[in-house]
Amino acid sequence: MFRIFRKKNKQTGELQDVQLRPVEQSGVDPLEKRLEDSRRTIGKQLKALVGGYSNINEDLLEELETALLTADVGVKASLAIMDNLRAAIKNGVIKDPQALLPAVQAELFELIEHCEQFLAVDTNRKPYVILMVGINGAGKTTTIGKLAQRFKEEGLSVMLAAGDTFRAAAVEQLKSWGARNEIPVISQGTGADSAAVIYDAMESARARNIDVLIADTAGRLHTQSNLMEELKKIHRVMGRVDESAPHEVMLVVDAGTGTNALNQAQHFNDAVNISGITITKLDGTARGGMLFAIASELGIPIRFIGVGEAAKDLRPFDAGTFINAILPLD
Ligand SMILES: Nc1nc2c(ncn2[C@@H]2O[C@H](COP(=O)(O)OP(=O)(O)OP(=O)(O)O)[C@@H](O)[C@H]2O)c(=O)[nH]1
Ligand SMILES: [Mg+2]
Repeated sequence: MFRIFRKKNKQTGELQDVQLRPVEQSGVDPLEKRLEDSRRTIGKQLKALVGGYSNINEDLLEELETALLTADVGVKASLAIMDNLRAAIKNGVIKDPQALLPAVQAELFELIEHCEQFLAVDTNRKPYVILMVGINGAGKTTTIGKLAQRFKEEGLSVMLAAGDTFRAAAVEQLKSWGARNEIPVISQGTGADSAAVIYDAMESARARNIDVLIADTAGRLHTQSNLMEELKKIHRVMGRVDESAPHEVMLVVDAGTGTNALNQAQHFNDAVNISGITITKLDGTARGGMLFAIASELGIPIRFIGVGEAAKDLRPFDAGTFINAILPLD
């Protein structure tokens, strides 16, 4: 069965029905189940809010704005949404509280629509190199494991570079994901130069005609300038093996950090030009609204969302499915 959601017509501003693409895999929980906590803070709260008013007044609009802000939608996005809603109310397009919900849904969808850009591996680049970056514990290594499995299932050959030489356990963690999927992992001892490990891995992947090389890096705080310099060095060294590499610089952010992720993203982007974002741990947090803030303030493609610890829990970001999971109309 197709679910329907509302989208704003670009010319007229009127809401129109859009059929949701059936991208959900079989055998996995529907997204709404994994995003339950965020759905409670956004969907259920907004529904209760508009249900408590019989007509639209300033109190309702103020409460709505506060609800968006507390749901981590971010200041910029919340204000933009409220401006558009007020204009639609003034023009008579929105007449009663019940009409607000589909309008908010359409506004939120518009914020994230352009960030739905699936990661497409260019197999003319051998290897296609993905550099993973992010703060400590964001989910980089786990995401690499899940991604590697996904690529392998798609028939691509994959290699991993253990560029986190900071923690002894990091190499082991990557190797166990590698072993599970029969994927080679290039590593050196703890304390080795991360850029050197990744350089070696690129040469090795090239010699073995590997399709995709994913390079792990140590978690670092975006405020630690020496560590951000190290990241720039890794980026430069990659360019020495293949001047077009890395082909994807993927920032991994933990949804639980809420709008703080914006700050992280800006610093990482300044250092190494982020080309894609993966938002992890959207399960078990009520701060899923941060995805709207990320999308509206950064405009960088959101490649995947992590909604659990298993490989299948890394899902390509689909804006329509996401909006319906967080703010369903039925
Ligand atoms: N529930 C849930 N847990 C996740 C998700 N992604 C990662 N995790 C967990 O988050 C924890 C940290 O993940 P890692 O992949 O080790 O994070 P990291 O960014 O590599 O961490 P450092 O290497 O220390 O910087 C692990 O326990 C993962 O299982 C997700 O989408 N959902
Ligand atoms: Mg790691």
